[in-house]
Order: sequence, then structure tokens, then C-alpha cells
Amino acid sequence: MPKKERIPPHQSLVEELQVLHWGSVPPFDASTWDFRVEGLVDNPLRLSWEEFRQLPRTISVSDFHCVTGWSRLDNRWEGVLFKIIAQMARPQAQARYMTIVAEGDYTTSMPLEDLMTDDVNVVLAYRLDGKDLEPVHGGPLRLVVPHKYAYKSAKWVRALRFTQEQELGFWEKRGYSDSADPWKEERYA
Ligand SMILES: Nc1nc2c(c(=O)[nH]1)N[C@H]1C(S)=C(S)[C@@H](COP(=O)(O)O)O[C@H]1N2
Ligand SMILES: [Mo]
Repeated sequence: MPKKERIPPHQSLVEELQVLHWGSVPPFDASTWDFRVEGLVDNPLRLSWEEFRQLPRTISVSDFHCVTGWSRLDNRWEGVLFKIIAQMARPQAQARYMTIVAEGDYTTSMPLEDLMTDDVNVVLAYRLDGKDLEPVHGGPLRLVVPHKYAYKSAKWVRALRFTQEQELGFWEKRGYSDSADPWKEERYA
């Protein structure tokens, strides 16, 4: 697809990801860091950094759209497909939403269909463009949800929680759209 057609309405192209987040960049210690999957799952998980790095990895190239108006195309994310984590954790029948819990009380949430869709790859990424993900961009681990405004792509992810009812996220509680579709320009609630 030509580049122009890949830019959602009222977005401008940037060459590099802009650094944007609430709060400060959290410290990372590989010996104490863990990744948890909890809530409505048959097999709750707790993985160390070393264990996480042994999961099957994928490279997924996708575009990234911030609600403040910038987009960066062709980000080469490397990490673990969300679907693999879901297969391991085995969500229960009543699980319908997922809350992503990041360092420093940042959360976001989505219906599971948005994360399991075959149209895009939702990835838990630890590398970008051939390099380890920089701490300012969410290193060691961030979520990437290419078909939503970037506040759904939480940086510094530590846990995923499967729920029956949706737990509204940090920006979604503060007036930003929960559906957050950049092609429909769903910026505000
Ligand atoms: N933990 C956390 N993740 C976050 C945010 C945040 O404030 N905290 N901001 C989001 C927003 S609004 C954007 S645009 C992207 C920015 O990612 P970048 O700094 O890697 O470009 O991170 C998203 N993920
Ligand atoms: Mo953003």
C-alpha cells in the first residue's frame, strides 16, 4: 500500500518514534523482573526475564499511531505473539477482556477479540529495528497493538489480567476513547 494510504486521518508522519509517557522510566533488574498472567485463566504464569526470552519469537512490522497526531511506519518489532501467551495461560470461557498492567500504575485494557485478531499481530516486544528495546520506548518489554492508538501499546508491561468485565485503563479513565481506532479517529470518549 502507498505510504499516504497508511496514514490515518489527521496524522503526520514522523521519522522516529516520539518519546511519550506519563511518569518516569522505571528501572529494570533482570534478576528480579517477572511477567505474570493472572485472572480468569486455567494456568496462571509467572516468568522470569530469562524464561520470557526463551518463548518462541516473532518479527512483526507494523505502523504506530499516537493520538496526539504523529505516526511512524514500518516499526520492526521483535518479541512474543500475544496468542502464544494466551495459549499457554488458557483463558477460561468467561474471560472477555484483558487488562495490561505496566510499571508505575499505567494500565490499559481491551476486549480479547482485539488482541486475538488474525488481521494484525499483537506482540509483547523486546526489540525494535534490530536493537534491544530502549528503556524510554518501553524496554525491557512493551505491548504493541498496531490497529489502536498507541496508548493501548503499554510500555514496561509486567502483567496481563484476563477479566470478565472491562477494567478501564489509565488514559481511558481520563477522557480518551476506549475503542481508540485511528482509522475512525476515535480519539476521545
Ligand atoms: N507505561 C506506559 N505506556 C505507554 C504510555 C504511558 O504513559 N505509560 N503512553 C502511551 C502513549 S500515549 C504513546 S504515544 C506511546 C509512546 O511510545 P514511545 O514513547 O515508544 O514512542 O506509549 C504508550 N504507552
Ligand atoms: Mo500517544
